[in-house]
Amino acid sequence: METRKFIDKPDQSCLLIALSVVLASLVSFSDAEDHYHEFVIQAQPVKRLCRTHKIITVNGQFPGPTLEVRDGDSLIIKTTNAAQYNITLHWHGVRQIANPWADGPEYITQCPIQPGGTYTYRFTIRNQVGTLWWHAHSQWLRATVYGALIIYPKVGLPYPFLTPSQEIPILLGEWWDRDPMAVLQQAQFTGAAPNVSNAFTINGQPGDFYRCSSQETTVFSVESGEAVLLRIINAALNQELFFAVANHKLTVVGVDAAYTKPFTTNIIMIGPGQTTDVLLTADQSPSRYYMAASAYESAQNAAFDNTTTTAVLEYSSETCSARRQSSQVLLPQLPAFNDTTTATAFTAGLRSPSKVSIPNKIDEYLFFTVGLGLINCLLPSPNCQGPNGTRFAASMNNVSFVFPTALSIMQAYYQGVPGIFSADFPPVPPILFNYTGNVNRGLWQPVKGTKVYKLKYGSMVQLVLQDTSIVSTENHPMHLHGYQFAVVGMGFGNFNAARDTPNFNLVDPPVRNTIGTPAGGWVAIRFVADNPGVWLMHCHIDSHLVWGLAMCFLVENGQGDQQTVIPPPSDLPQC
Ligand SMILES: [Cu+2]
Repeated sequence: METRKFIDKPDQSCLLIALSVVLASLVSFSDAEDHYHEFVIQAQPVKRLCRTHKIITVNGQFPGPTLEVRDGDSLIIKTTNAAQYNITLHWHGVRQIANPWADGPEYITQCPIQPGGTYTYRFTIRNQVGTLWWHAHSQWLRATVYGALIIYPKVGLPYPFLTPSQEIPILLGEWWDRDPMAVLQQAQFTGAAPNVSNAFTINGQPGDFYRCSSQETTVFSVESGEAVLLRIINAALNQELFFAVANHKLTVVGVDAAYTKPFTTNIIMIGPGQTTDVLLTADQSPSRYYMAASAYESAQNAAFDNTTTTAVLEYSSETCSARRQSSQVLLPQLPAFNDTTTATAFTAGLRSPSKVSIPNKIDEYLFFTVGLGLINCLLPSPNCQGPNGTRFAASMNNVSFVFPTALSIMQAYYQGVPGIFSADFPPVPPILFNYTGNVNRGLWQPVKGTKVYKLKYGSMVQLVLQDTSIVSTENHPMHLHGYQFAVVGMGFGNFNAARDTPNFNLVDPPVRNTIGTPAGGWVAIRFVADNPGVWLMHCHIDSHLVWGLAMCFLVENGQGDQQTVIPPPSDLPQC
């Protein structure tokens, strides 16, 4: 992948400068562009770790194409499935106001695009700026089907920070020396945890610390003294990651396509689904420095990929001499895999740049437990190779989510088809217990179901996500489709409304689409239900997602335009 400079469109914008003083919003609107893309889902042989695998890609590229747009622009992406699997694409973090048909999670808002089929995703970016991404939302195909989605401000609007001279997307990924779909199939057969990955990657490359990889290590060239914006995306399937650049401080200026108060740190922790924009100034002696990522693994006794991926930040004056001499490259010190203190300090340090409009008259107080579980087996079976002859599961409020297969939930709701889902997802756990204590084994087995929670249009929602110690406590990066929410509080242990609510940050909390529920703790978010449709909320660790760590909100229509779900496009795939 190349590094990218700004889009420049100077001629047209110069013409419009005079007008823009008077008609700023109209000018921005008239300047909006339509971006047409053709995405062909196809298998492509790719060699990593000395071996070639036929992986599923978009247009044969790995990582997939970077999409660059401005706020207000529209994307029209004709997707053709030339691979052997059903697939859908999700535009992670795009709000898709009243347009769930373009969101993409299979069997939630659409049926998958079948082999040989096509579907055109059409959507407009409204009032969002920063780094998002896109990925497959079927089975485990997003292991290799992903790319960056960069949203620049409207013409004439600067960044609220030092203008970088270079912008670099950093896609952190995870590589199996096997077909990831076979890894998933094996886990689904045995009921045991899936095999962990063999490498992490930066822009598709594992880097110098893996076999047969150092020739292709990603290298980013910088000029001495320049400021670079790193748009970091955790596209890994199952692993939260620490990331650092040797000798360089990172100033966080945005997360999940929302600006943040500048926050300087040596280390970031980024969960699957999250993005973090950081400014880096090339103010060190001209040399070569590693950027590196390794696991943050909060679950106890869990297997994980304990390797380190690297790319090289190379001062341009070093380019020739350093490569020839293969001089020493400085490696950053990354935290221990279980360093929850560092992970928490980073996440809790994020703030919005100024006061955020946050719901304070709450209509819906929701409390969802999130965590793992075990399904008991009556007899020993090859399908029950989880702990003590069980199958792994995961749940929210004890409901282990089951994806429909006959029709998507959104279509079933829109067309009034019964029997696909039920609207009885519980607002609180069916049984109250000491969530983070020593949980009785009788409470470890969840109930399977396809349940949604209905919200009236415009209702003010507070949702507390509470981790449990069932099987193990663990940080779960929870992603809500169709929304950005304010993260008003977090803590360890059990949430206590009387004690914890007064400490909520209702002034400048960060606004995100994915937030980690602290291991053995809770996180509180607030949002206004101002986007009608069916919206999946799930753990972005895909091994947990397939075990059922998900639910859906069904937000009813309000009155009029942008409050009513638009009719489905005529090419919406059939199940
Ligand atoms: Cu999880």
